[in-house]
Amino acid sequence: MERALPEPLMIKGFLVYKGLLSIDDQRALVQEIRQVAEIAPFYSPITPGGRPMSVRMTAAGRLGWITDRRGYRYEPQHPSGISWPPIPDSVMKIWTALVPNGPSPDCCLINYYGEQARMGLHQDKDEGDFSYPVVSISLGDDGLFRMGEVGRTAKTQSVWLSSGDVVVMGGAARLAWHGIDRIRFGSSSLLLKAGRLNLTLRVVRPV
Ligand SMILES: O=C(O)CCC(=O)C(=O)O
Repeated sequence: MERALPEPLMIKGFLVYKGLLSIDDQRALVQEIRQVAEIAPFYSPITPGGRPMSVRMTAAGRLGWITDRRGYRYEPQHPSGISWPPIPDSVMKIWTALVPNGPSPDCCLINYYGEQARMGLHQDKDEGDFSYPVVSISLGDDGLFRMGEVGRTAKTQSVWLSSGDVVVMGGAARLAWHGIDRIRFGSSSLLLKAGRLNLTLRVVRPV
């Protein structure tokens, strides 16, 4: 991430940086995420309606996004009661390169997609401030990313996100609907086991 930013693809206001991260960057990120997960293990969240989500989750930072019977929210602790580990330096460098004038993110949500996992269309709107983009980093297997608009019924467009791609959701895309329809399980050899990791960096409450 030491080089100048390339021109992103612009799809419905989403900035898609294909191949932004080198293979060495990706390996370093995976190593740091492994260390986060040793302290704050991946767990299977359930929705407020009691349905298990297909992704497994953990987080780093001052706050982590969680969901359980009590609702969707940010919490300073992992469900086990421990504080979330700090956001790794290699992740912070990507944020600073893409959001140079922003505050530090409060949360790095980490999703792991196994073979059948997906993420339905949703908006990221549990934050207290929407002035800053959400930055999304893809590692491991390809994922089919669907992008909409702020209105739920707008036409959507999709792009395959590969390991090392980074998406910036700011401006009109900040509150746009988006999701992952499916992954191409086994398409990457980056992770020890197949699957996809996605990190999203979020400013929850600038301090
Ligand atoms: O996995 C992705 O690329 C998207 C993740 C996402 O939308 C989220 O965590 O809110």
